[in-house]
Amino acid sequence: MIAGAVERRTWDTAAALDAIKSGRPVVLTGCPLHQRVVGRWTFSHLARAFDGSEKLNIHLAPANESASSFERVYATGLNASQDCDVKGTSFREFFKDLLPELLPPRDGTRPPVRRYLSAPLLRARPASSAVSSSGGAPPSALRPALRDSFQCCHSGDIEEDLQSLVDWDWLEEVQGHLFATGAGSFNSCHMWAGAGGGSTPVHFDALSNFLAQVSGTKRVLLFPPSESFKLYPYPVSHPKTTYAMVDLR
Ligand SMILES: O=C(O)CCC(=O)C(=O)O
Repeated sequence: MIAGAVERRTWDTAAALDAIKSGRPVVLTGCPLHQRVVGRWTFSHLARAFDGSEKLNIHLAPANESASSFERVYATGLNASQDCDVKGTSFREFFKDLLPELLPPRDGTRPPVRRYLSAPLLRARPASSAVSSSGGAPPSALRPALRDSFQCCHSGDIEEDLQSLVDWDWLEEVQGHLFATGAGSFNSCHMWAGAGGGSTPVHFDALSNFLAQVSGTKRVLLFPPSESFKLYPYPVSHPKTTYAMVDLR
């Protein structure tokens, strides 16, 4: 089933543009989208930049003693018997609680519970989400600049960072190319963070995505939609409906 590596292109080449225009998965090297937050968005910077009153979702999962990996869970109560849960907390508290995972283990023992943050950063303002739900692109004269069509989910300096450091012009240009493939508008931006070793279970996203890696590395396995049923998706009415029963570990 595994066909090979996703193509890897320098962001400003004709080959990169060709992959985007045809809707193929592509790794863009040097992509300007998030370059200005790389090196700046450290845990301590983010602990200052979020205003401290926000409630962010932290996924808790038991550490796997035999390996440095753990699988995050994603719904309150679903795995209560395995000591997994979702807790709402500020970025500052998350960082404090994460320190034992970031520091070298004392006496060789790892913290029993691992943490993974899943936080919305930006969402489309209502007028532009109405545009995206209709599926097509409105005439450009009627469209607000992409940056203005989003609102930040948090107050504090994080909003200023997102406004000024994300390359909105690049994103807007790419969105134009994607419209031509029938894709909808970008409508949200989410942050994931942890101390490493976490994995997200096999799932599908209903919308096209950019995954911008700010720090560390991530391995992503993609399956074509045509293979979905071979991954044993949960039934439509199940709480895990966008996830697969297959366990790739
Ligand atoms: O970074 C992760 O582990 C989650 C990413 C994810 O779920 C996604 O991009 O759809």
